[in-house]
Amino acid sequence: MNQEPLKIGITCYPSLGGSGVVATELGKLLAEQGHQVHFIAHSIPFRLGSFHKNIFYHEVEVNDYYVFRYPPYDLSLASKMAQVAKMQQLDVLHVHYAVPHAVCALLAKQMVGNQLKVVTTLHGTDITVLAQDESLKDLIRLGINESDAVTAVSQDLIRETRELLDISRDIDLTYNFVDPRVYYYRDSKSLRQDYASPNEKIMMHISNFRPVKRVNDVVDIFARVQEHIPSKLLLVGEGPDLPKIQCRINELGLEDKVRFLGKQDEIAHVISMADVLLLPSEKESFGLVALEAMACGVPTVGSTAGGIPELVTHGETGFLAPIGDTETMAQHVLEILKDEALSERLRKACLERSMTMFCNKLIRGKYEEIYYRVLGRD
Ligand code: GMT
Repeated sequence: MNQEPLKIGITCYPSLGGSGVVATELGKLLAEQGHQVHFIAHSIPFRLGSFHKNIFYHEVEVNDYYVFRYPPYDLSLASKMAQVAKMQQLDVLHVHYAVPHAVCALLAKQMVGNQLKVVTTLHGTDITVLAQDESLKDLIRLGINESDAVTAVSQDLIRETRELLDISRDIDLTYNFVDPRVYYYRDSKSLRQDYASPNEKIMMHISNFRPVKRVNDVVDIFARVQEHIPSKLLLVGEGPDLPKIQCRINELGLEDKVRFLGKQDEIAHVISMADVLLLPSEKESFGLVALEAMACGVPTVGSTAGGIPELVTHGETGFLAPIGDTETMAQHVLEILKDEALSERLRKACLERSMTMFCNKLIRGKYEEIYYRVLGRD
């Protein structure tokens, strides 16, 4: 880095899926690069890991005075952002999600002064879920339009943001990334034995089991595949649709072939057991889990929703079909599982693509460029 190190505040949902992971991993990379990173959140980000001299955590405490009917988290966050920005002389507040984080950061900027720059990263839910609600549209638009820079994790999310919110400002594309020191193929032979016999293949789905993930389609794909090839389905994660999915699996008489692993932290170890990852989502601005699988050499079969096609190249690092077309998805899974040469070709292409297009250093550099640009130091 030729430029002076920066002081960067990061706010994310510290315990929420992909966006929390990306925000935390980015903070760690920036700290390694010599920047000072201040996480400002309601709890410590779950992937923060061990101590680093350049990483600080500032907890937002919510004021619960009797005059408040609801404790105002957003106002407490904005105040904390302003307080940390003044005390630590932050250059940039990098917030993940427009609502509420960008809006809070804009309030903090008003308290601190224009020298504090706000960079907002859109991960999807702002646009694909919240922007469907007319009562929130103006607020999301404000968060986006007033930020000093806005980034989004796929071209498709940029397109959707422009269309749904009628936004014309520049939005930088910053794909999600993986750290190759963490995400690489782990020898999973002994772990596999606990879930499948040597002649069986393993399909895997990892998500928060929200309706947009279409986990029923995962079960449907598996039901079709296991009729032709001995196999197991491993479901990783938890969420609102899980009970429904359990019923469906029982209805289909597949309970002996499906295992529920719950939430797991060591995702690279877990993914390395899979022959194929299933991601048939209805909406998916990026699909970080498919990238994590790719980095471990595991191809994805999924839908063409959102940003998935920017990540998974059909026929090269996996196969895609229209949302809900579980028959075609199942055929693709069978193609992979039956053809060792194809499987090996996909594996190599996955490793290559994850290391080049979605390499952590490349994307960290993009974010740094954006920070220096908004500060007028480019
Ligand atoms: O997928 C979710 O429900 C969680 C959500 C989140 O906030 O972590 O994921 C969104 O952000 C991830 C990181 O950028 C993306 O990989 C996911 O595709 C995106 N989810 C959706 O668009 C549904």
